[in-house]
Amino acid sequence: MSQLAERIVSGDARAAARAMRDVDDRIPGYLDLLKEIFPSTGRATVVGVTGNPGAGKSTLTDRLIDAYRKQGKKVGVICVDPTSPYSGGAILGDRIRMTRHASDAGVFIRSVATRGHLGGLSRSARDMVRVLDAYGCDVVIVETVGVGQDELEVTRTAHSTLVVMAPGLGDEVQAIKAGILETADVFAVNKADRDGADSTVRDLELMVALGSEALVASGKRRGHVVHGGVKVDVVPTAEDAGAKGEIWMPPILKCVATRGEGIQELVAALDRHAAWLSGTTTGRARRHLRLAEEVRESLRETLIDAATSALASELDDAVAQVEARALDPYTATERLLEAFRRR
Ligand SMILES: Nc1nc2c(ncn2[C@@H]2O[C@H](COP(=O)(O)OP(=O)(O)OP(=O)(O)O)[C@@H](O)[C@H]2O)c(=O)[nH]1
Ligand SMILES: [Mg+2]
Repeated sequence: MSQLAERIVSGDARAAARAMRDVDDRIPGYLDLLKEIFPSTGRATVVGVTGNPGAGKSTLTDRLIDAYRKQGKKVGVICVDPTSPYSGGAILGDRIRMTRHASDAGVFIRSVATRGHLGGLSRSARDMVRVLDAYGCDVVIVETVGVGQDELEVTRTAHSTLVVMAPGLGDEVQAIKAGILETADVFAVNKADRDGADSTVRDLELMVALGSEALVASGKRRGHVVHGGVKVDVVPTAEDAGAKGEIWMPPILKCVATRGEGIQELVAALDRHAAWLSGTTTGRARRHLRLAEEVRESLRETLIDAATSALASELDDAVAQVEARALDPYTATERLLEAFRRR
């Protein structure tokens, strides 16, 4: 193992910071480092925190850090997409909202810039989570704005996704991406000190109920393992939410992040979800699916890189021919693939 990898695994914060930078910037050699630390990963619980801009994700994350620290856990935080047009300048805001943890050696906070990496944000985030995992974080929180496809991908990095909503942000339930609703494992209706929180909760309850009926109906098609005979209530009550055997119904919890209210309940719901993930066939299948996706995605990227650089001139020729209508794109692809195979 390289010295840097050894230092990370032994819990050296400066080594972890340096590795996070190298990984984010994709400094040559970063893949070797990731390879070295991989055997030391897989222990951390990864919690995604997502939701509309301004919903209170950072304030809530700050409270979650607190709660996990009280449990004696080492916490890593990755704030993604600070350059988003929706949350411009949030990097500073995030730092300010979490500065009280800056001097705590058990907390590691890092922002990730979005620079249109090949493989996207999700890969950078996943690689950085791995560094924090190897470094010994028990929990890694990934905060990302729930707008846009890239951000949606990031939620796939997490084991459990907490979707933060807030009343008074307009048609919040409708505004949030349908995809985000599907990835939600726990809902936090934040800013419950404001009017409208209860109606946001009711909207979500209805949506979750409709969603789970659709889920049961189309379970197999969407790749979920759904066992027969599972009763799904029309509107889940607080006691109904959570694990129902193989099915997980996202609980909806109110909180006031600024005052630290409702945080214990959120942490408890996230813990129950973690138990469901490791204790059910569906939960374990989900983990398997994530890793399979990662390997496939990585293979796809590597193949595209290899093929486009190996076939640079053939590729240009093919494009010119297609442009001249001397060749169709389908045949061009087949020929390029053949040429690549012959290499
Ligand atoms: N009234 C009230 N305000 C809150 C609550 N939680 C957060 N806020 C305020 O809402 C604003 C946005 O909070 P942030 O935590 O920055 O929200 P965010 O979702 O991280 O925002 P972006 O990262 O920019 O998308 C801040 O002014 C917070 O003080 C709450 O529970 N009640
Ligand atoms: Mg934020």
